[in-house]
Amino acid sequence: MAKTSPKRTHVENDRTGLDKETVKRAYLDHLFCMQSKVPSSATKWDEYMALSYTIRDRIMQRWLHALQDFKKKDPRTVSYLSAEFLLGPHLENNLINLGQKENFREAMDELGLDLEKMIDQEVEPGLGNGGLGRLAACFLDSMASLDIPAIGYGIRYEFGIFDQRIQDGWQVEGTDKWLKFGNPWEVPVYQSSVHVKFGGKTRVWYDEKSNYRVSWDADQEVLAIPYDTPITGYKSDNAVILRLWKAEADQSFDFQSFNEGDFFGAVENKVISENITKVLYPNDSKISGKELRLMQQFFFVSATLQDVIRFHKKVRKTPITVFHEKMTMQLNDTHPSIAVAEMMRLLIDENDVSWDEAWEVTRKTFAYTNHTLLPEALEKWSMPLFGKLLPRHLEIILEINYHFLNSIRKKFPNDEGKISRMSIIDEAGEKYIRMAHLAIVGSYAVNGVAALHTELLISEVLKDFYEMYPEKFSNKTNGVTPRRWMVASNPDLAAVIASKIGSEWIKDLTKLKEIEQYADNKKFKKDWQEAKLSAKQKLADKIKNKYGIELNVNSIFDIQVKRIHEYKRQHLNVLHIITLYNRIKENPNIDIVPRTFIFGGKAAPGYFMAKLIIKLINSVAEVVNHDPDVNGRLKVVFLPNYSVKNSQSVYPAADLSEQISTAGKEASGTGNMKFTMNGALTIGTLDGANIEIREEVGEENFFLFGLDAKQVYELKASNYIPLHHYDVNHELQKVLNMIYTGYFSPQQPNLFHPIVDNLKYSDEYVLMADYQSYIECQDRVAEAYRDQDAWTKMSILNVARSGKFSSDRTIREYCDDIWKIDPYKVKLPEHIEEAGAIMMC
Ligand code: M8P
Repeated sequence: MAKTSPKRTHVENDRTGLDKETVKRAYLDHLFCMQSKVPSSATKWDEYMALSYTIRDRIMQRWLHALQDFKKKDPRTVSYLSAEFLLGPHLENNLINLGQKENFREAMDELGLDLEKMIDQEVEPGLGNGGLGRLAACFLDSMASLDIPAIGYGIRYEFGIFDQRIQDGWQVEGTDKWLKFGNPWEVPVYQSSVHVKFGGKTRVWYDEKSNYRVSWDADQEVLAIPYDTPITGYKSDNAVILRLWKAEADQSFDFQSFNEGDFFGAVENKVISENITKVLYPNDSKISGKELRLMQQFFFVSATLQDVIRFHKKVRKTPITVFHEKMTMQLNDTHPSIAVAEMMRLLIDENDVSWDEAWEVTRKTFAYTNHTLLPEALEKWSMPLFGKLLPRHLEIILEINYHFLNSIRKKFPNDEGKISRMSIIDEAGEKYIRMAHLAIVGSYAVNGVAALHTELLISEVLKDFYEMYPEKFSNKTNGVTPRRWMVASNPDLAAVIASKIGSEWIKDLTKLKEIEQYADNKKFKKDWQEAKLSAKQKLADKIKNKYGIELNVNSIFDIQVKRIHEYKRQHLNVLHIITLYNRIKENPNIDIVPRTFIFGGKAAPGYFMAKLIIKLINSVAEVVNHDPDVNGRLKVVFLPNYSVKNSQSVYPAADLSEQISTAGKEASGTGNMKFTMNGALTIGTLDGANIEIREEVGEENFFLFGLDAKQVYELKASNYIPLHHYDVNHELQKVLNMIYTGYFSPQQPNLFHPIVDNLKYSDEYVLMADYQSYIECQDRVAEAYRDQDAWTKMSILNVARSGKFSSDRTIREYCDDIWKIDPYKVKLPEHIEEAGAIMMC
């Protein structure tokens, strides 16, 4: 008799199965076992948690297999070090990445649950301030989707970016207690904890071979506990880990103090230690110089380096001197740049490596990204403060500097100016350590984040360094992930695109080009308009429900969402609003294209002018929205608590994207890319990535205004007198006079004097010089919007040509040009959905 192979019986595991019945059973099981609830007693939060655990199980299975595969094959890996990861909610993203959103929707539906409402429950981890932190999150998504062996390292802040409320028009900050009800996405890994030291002094000693050695006798030791979050990739089995460190006291209770009756003293160490990861500093563009901030930076960097070195020694079993062959570490700005000194210390003091060899490994390990040219954001640490907290690192930095300055003298003899400009130590007055200089000297690669930004870096801010090491420098224009910013945020538009070209564009965004051929197709355009309108309607409904403000969805949705900063010029936008208001007041019957101005963004709590700008926006809204002459033709809305979650309903609803920073100030911008991908047209200056967006979409599909970076530079170098614009421009004069005399703040007529005085007599960000050009450009926008057919075509072309701005492209460039890392496809066992933990054993 012929042998027949035994038939496979498919038994789905409750932790891994994807069959609808299995999913439902697993969900109910989690509701019961993890939340202690039955469906009739479950709260919305319980339902969200049970669903998240159900999805997490399915991720875990893949993740653990992938990690095992990685351990075996040990491909070259990148570590992305960032003090901020602004992740946004996980649940929906994970559902999309696993290709399970529809399946789970149906399963939940059958249980009488609304998936969208469950998704909406999630409290996002706001572990970042803005663009820099969000970029790190987009990069994780892309690295996971492109099968790049990668790990993110950062800080598990107990309180993320503050919650913003608007009270009487002012920003009021509240604590972001994102962990209050638990976080289903993270796993603490206590056994991988490490100790991080601070303070104390160094001691010289000689080893048995009479070698000069230094040890660091610290006076504080803190425990760093890793919390791992799996980052899924779109249709990928890759396992990117985000490892965030939490500080805990090494010994939480001091019995001696307790026994002596000092009850507070007994827990003091615990309080001090845990403060390190308590809260994210809410500054996006200005250094604070605070000791706790330096402690945060060193804390996560030291824990990270100990982690990767331990892994190298334990798993690879090769000498630590070849570490850089297996791993590269990207420094997201200078915030983790103390890594250069800590790597040297760990190699020399703790692994017996010589200075020269340690320097070789260090320099070949790190790469550094610069994200800003603003002088007030370039990190420097007071030398006494630094030396008190990190005495050994100060010694190491001084020695690095000694060698570095010698190498400059060799290459550029007799140029003492260069020496003092380039030195890691700023010795002009009180001594400071310049962290960007340390990062450049200790890295093999340095990059800017958009073409103009990189150009300005190498020709101005870092000119000397470029002359010294031209080969280190390159540009890597930022990008954003289309999974979150299109597929998850804008399902209607994504469906319209997919109706013509399928869904390959989600993994290769350049494929969006294929929709260009439909830019004149009547049916396609109609579908496009409907998708845009439905996104506008959804946002309008949210605003109506939450704030009671009624919006006209046929008006231009003119949106500026980003951190509030003078260089981003939200107040220029306000000047335009008041200009339109005045035109209506002068001629109430004027034929004006209706507009809805939407703002969102947080101001650093200590930034007086930014907070006053928020108050100005709300004060103008109060007058404009209630003036019967305006009759609803203009509306102004300030959306409180702008976050990743909130932003996902904002980008899809935009007709016009405001990217109006002073040319030369915005390194790149990434919101500009999200708007473009969602079919908004941009009004913008030649700044940051706007320039590249305009190049891609075509100048006829972009509203350009204002001075370029060179003109701004020249204007400011000459004798710029902003008051001149006030004198000659009557519209501008009227607008400023109204603000100044309290038209928008009748109770406090002087309230906005600082804004107006600043513009008239200083105007660092050249609003006055750009005002007229901006107004004329806005007039062109309004005229263009009247022709809906032409506008829709421009909208389609913007999306079709936005492929360059996928973070997948950016990550590929980092991999090819800097990291030298190839994708590594994880091999999972077949029928993984049938396998439980048993398969791992
Ligand atoms: C600077 C800080 C300085 C001191 C203390 C904390 C800080 C936190 C953040 C920053 C900072 O540079 N933040 C940025 S840079 N936020 C951004 O959005 C920037 O990076 C983005 C990503 O590259 C760019 O798109 C933005 O243009 C740039 O401003």
